[in-house]
Amino acid sequence: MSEAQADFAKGNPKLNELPDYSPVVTQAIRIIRQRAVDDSTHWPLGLSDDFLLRFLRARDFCIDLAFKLLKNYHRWRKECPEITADLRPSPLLNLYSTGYHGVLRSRDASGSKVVIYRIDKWDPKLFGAYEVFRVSLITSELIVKDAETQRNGVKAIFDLQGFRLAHAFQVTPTLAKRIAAVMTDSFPLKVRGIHLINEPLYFHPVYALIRPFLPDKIKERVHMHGSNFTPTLHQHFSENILPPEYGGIGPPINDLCQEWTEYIMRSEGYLLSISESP
Ligand code: VIV
Repeated sequence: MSEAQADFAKGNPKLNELPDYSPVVTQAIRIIRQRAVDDSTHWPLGLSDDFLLRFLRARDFCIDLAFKLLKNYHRWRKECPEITADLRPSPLLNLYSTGYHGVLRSRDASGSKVVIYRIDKWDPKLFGAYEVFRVSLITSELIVKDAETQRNGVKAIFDLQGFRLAHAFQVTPTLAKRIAAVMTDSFPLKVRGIHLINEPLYFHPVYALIRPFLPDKIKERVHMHGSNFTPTLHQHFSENILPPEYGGIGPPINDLCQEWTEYIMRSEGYLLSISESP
């Protein structure tokens, strides 16, 4: 067996460092595309090099696992049309304009993209859980286009200040399964950390719904920081990149939310192109 074949069988994180058009990468893309063509699944988003490469990188070039992820991603999209059918951001503009969601300008020390959500800004009377979920999916679809993010994954900070029973009731068992699926094996992003801050006591039963569906590897990456979050949060994120609201010296959270909203709105054409075709 050649070295490349052994890497494709087991996966090898070193291959993630290779540039897009190196021969081993091109070879892996050819193999996974052939598998997809031979499979009876319909591939509504096509099988371009760029598209297939994100699945390969998410699984360190293990072709079996990357192909499984590719299939799961399509199945998940099919099963959750409430979330995936319409990825245009404009219907969610009133949620974005509250400052619910932003993305840090700088990556963390390990190169991960860092996204922030403020649950306090989500009024469950105005937006349902599936719409709020869609905000995360839209951001994920945009950040996963970047090769550095394909290599180094994403970390999410959830500020649960203001998390109320009305929010808790939104997390049904079905939703919990969908949250776990997209974080585990249905989206081509490596989840490198989930950081919960200001979580109230009754957040724990909500997490208890999601937790059984998470593999150990992801469970170990979930961190609860409580309300005195600064010391432990800073063990994971440098104060240089965090907003002042989170004890950092980076740009204010509202600026980040506004910037990201503008970027999302500029990406509307792309987001429509990857929405479910009628
Ligand atoms: O969407 O990599 C009050 C991550 C997440 C994603 C997606 C991808 C991803 C890490 C999630 C995390 C968030 C699409 C690709 C699952 C959307 C969650 C939407 C719900 C309705 C928000 C409220 C949820 C709770 C707190 C969530 C706690 C955990 C995520 C453990």
